[in-house]
Amino acid sequence: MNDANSSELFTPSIDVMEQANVPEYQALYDYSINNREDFWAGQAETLGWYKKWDKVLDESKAPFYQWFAGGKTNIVHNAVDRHLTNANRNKMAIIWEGENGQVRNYSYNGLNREVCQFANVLKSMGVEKGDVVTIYMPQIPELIFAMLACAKIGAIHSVVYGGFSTDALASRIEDAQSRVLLTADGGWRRGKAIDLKTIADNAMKRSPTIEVCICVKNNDLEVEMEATRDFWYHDLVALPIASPKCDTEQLDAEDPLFILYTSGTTGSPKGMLHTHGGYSVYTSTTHRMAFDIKPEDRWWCAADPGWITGHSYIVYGPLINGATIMLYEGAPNYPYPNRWWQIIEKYGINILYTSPTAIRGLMRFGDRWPKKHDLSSLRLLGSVGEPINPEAWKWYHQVIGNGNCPIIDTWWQTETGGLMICPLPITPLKPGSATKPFFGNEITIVDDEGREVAANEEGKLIINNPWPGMARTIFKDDERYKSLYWNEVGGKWRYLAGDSAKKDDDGYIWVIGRMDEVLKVSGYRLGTAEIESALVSHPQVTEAAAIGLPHELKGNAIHTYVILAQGVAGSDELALALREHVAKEMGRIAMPEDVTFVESLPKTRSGKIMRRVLKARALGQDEGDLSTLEE
Ligand code: 6R9
Repeated sequence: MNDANSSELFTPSIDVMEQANVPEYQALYDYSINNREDFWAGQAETLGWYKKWDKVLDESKAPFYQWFAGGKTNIVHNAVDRHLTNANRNKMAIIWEGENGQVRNYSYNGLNREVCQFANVLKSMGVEKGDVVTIYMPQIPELIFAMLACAKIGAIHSVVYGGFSTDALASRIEDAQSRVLLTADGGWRRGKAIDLKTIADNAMKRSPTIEVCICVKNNDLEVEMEATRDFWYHDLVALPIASPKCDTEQLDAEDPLFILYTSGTTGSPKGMLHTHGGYSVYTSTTHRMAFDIKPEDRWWCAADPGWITGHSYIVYGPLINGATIMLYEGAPNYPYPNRWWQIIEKYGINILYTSPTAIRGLMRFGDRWPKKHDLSSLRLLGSVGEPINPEAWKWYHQVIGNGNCPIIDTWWQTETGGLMICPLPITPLKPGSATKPFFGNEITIVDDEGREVAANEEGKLIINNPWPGMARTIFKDDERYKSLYWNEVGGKWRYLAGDSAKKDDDGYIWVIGRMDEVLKVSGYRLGTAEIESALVSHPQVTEAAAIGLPHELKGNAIHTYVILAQGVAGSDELALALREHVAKEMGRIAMPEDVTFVESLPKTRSGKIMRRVLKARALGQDEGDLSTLEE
C-alpha cells in the first residue's frame, strides 16, 4: 500500500500557500522543539483562562505529565462561552442535516442555550463534578449538547460509538461505573431506524450501575420506558429547572474532561482519559494550523462524534476556533451516491475531513456522482484513520479537490488526542505519507532494541516528548498506562505508538500499520480480543481467533477461526449465526467476513494464540519463526 520510493511530489498551489495560517514549517518546527514550553505557552495564550497556569509542563511525575498546571479553565469556556461576547455570538455553530433531509441550525448563542439546559437537567438528576456520564447517541446535535453539558459542570463524558452494540456498551458502562446514561430512541441509517434504546436496555440489564437513563426522541420509535429510571429528554427540558442559563464550572487545567474507550493489545478496552487544559490547547492549535481554519470557513469532519476524531475535530477543536461545523446523520450513499457531494455544494463546505475507507467506498460509484456537483468551495481535504492508498489519494485530490486542494493526511490516535504527524497546507505532499511531525513533536523509528533505524527501514514509531493533548492515563489504571505506552531510556521517557513505520530520505514518515492485536476495519479500531470474546460468548463455541486480512474497501476485514464445543458440527448456517452473534454483541462493524471451523489453533507454549501464523497461512506466506509454536 505504501510506496516510500514514490517520487511523485505534489506542491500546493500559490493560492493555498499565500493564505496559509502558518506560512513556513521548518523554522517554527525548530523553535517548537528547542523551546517546547514557550511554543505551547504561546498557543495557550490565545485561549481564555480563569486563572493562568503556574507551570507549562510539570515533569515531576513523568510519564504522568501535567500541562498548564495550576491554571483554571473549562473547555466550554473556550468552545462556547467566550464566543458569546464577540462577533461569533450570532454565527452559525452547527448545521445539522438528517438523512431524510431535515435541517437544524444553531448559532453559538443557540448552542449555549441548549448546552445550559442540558447541563441543568443533568444537575437536577444529581450529576456532579467527577461523575462519569455515558453517552450512547446517534449523530444528532443533542450528542454535542450532551458532551458540552457534561464538560460544563465538570462531569466526565464517556461517549460510546452509536454503531456499537450491547456487549460493547455494557462493558464500557461497567468499567466506568456510570450512574447516568444519555441515549435516544433510535438513529437513522439507509432509510431504516436503528433501535438504540433497546440496545441500551439490554446493556443496562448487564451493567446495573445505571440509575438514570435520559432518552432523546429522534425518530418516534416505540420504546420501553422503565418508570423510575427512564426519562424523556423533552419532558425534562420543559421543566422550570432546565433554564437556559448555567454557570460554567471553573476547573483545574488537569481535571478530567472525558474518557474514550479504545481497543488495545489485550483484554478489555482501555478508557483513555483526557483533561480540560492541554486538550483544549492541542486540539485548537492543530485544527487552526493544519486545517488552516478561517473565520468564514465551513468545516465538515465527516466522522462519528463517538470516535476520537469526532471528539477532537467535530466538537472541541472547531468550536474553540469558532468555526461553523457540519453534522450529517446518515449514510454517504443514501438515497444516492452523491449525498456527500450534494451536502458540500448545498452548504458551501470549505474543508472536508474523512477516512480512506469512506473515500474508497465513494470512489467505487465512479466520477459521475461528484461531477454532478459544484465542489469549488473546497479548499482543503483531510484524511484520517489508516494509511491512505495512492489510488484513493489521487482520486480524492483530482476528482473531489479538482487538483487544487492539498490532502492533509493526519496520523494520530485516541491516546494522542490530536494530530501528531501531518502536513500543513504549504507542505509538498507524497501520496500515502502523513509527511512530518506536528510542532513540538519529535518522532523516531526504532528497532527492537530502541535504536533509531536507517532511512527507509521499517521500525516502531515512537514519540520522544510529551505534548499537551496526550491522554493522561487509562481510567483507574495508571500502571497499565505506564507499562503499555512508556519506556524509559537514559532517563528520558518515550511513547510507543504501537504502529510500524518508515522515514524516507526526505524525513517523510510512512505509517505502515499496527504491530499489535488491533485491527483497523473501515477506520474503526477493534481488538482481536473483543471479537474473540464475543465469539466465545456463543454457547457452541469453545475457542476463537480473529485476524485481519487486506480488504479493498475496508482496509482490513475480519476473518475468524473457531473451535466448536464437543459434539457440535460446523455448517454454513452456524457460521452465519456466529457472524450475526458478533454483530449483535459488538456492532455491525465487527461482523466477521467469514468463520472457519478448525480443530486446533496455533499457540505458543504459554498458550497465546499466534495470530501472525494464521495470517501468514491465510495469505500463503512464510510462517516465520515457529520456535515458540506448540501445536
Ligand atoms: C485518529 C485515529 C489509531 C491508529 C493508529 C494507526 C491508524 C490513524 C492514520 C493511521 C496511517 C494515518 N491511523 N491515522 N495510519 N495513516 N493517517 O484513527 O485514532 O482510532 O485510536 O486509531 O489508527 O494505526 O495507531 P484511533
